[in-house]
Amino acid sequence: MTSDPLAPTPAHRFTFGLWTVGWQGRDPFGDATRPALDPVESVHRLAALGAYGVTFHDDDLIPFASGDAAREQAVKRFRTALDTAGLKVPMATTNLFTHPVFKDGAFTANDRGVRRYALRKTIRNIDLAVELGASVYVAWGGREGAESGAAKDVRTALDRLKEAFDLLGEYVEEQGYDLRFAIEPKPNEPRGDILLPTIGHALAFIDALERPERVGLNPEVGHEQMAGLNFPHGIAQALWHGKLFHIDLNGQSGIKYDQDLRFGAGDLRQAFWLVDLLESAGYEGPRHFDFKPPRTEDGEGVWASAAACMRNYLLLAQRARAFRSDPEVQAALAASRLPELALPTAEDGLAGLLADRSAFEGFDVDAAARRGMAFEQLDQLALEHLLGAR
Ligand code: XLS
Ligand code: MN
Ligand code: MN
Repeated sequence: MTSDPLAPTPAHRFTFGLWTVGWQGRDPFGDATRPALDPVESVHRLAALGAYGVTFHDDDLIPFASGDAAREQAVKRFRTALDTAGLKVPMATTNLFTHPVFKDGAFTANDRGVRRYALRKTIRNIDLAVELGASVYVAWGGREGAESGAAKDVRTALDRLKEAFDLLGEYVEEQGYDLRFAIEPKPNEPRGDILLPTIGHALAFIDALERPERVGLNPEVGHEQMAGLNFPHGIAQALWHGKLFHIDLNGQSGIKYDQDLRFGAGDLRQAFWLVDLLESAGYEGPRHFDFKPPRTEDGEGVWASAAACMRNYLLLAQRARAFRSDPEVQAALAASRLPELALPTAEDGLAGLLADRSAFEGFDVDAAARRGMAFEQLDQLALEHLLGAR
């Protein structure tokens, strides 16, 4: 056991998708810049870096349209590698976006045959996910969407999306699986507009399902930021609803294409508040990195980038702890009246509120309006902790 507080260990529960380190750098304008990576090698390299687990899409592990023998062989090799390296598989997901059959979506494709095929593909991989020990199944609806108005009847598509999650929930219950679903919102890319574009849309959708308790969220840093939203705020609301089942950590610089930078790159301030929140709110799920080592990197650059995701998380956790335990910060929080926000507004109830003349008739509106909130001093302290100046 190392004593370096910045050395990742399985206790930190860092996990990586096979498709992240395995990304070959193919983009809409250029070919692959790196050779394919054997999942077995990824398992060993990630374990050596201190990761806790690995996650996968069905097709990351078993190439699309493999025969039964090839499928069995791929799973066997993977399982042996996991056992040898001591890595877990806390989550798995389905690729419902690469093959051209999914060009108009999967669970909401206009073509009914495609929808039925997508459900069967998903169910098949759910069986494998459970076999490998996963307790969360991610559903990113990458191609559930449209580029033009009449092409998708959105209300009807939502009926089909609900039908899909209801059927998957029924299957999981019938099998007696201890598995929950985590919907991953994204506003666009690869579709012009994707259904359930943000955390808020997905939360509202979950309420309409037959088994809402079995379905939560897998929000991704960059996806909310692509919509210009504040990711820590979105995560706070997901936690408030008890719906943060999983999380995709990465980096994004503002409203542009899905950058999938390593965690800590992009919006560092939001990354700081995110780690502060996750570490203080009791989130116990994996810290899952869904990033893409830029296509400028060679093989070694890939592992440097993966190691940096974990190191940046630990550095930010260290900075957040320092921030929270600084007596000046505690005084600044009080000056900014954070403890007051935690008080109920009317513990005396509606009748008490209505009877309280000091709440309205006697309330000194001008004095309250004059009081500064001291947020700038508080935020500067945060910045100084983040910069390592305190
Ligand atoms: C793509 C998504 C994808 C999901 C898993 O933008 O982030 O990688 O996490 O299918
Ligand atoms: Mn992304
Ligand atoms: Mn993701």
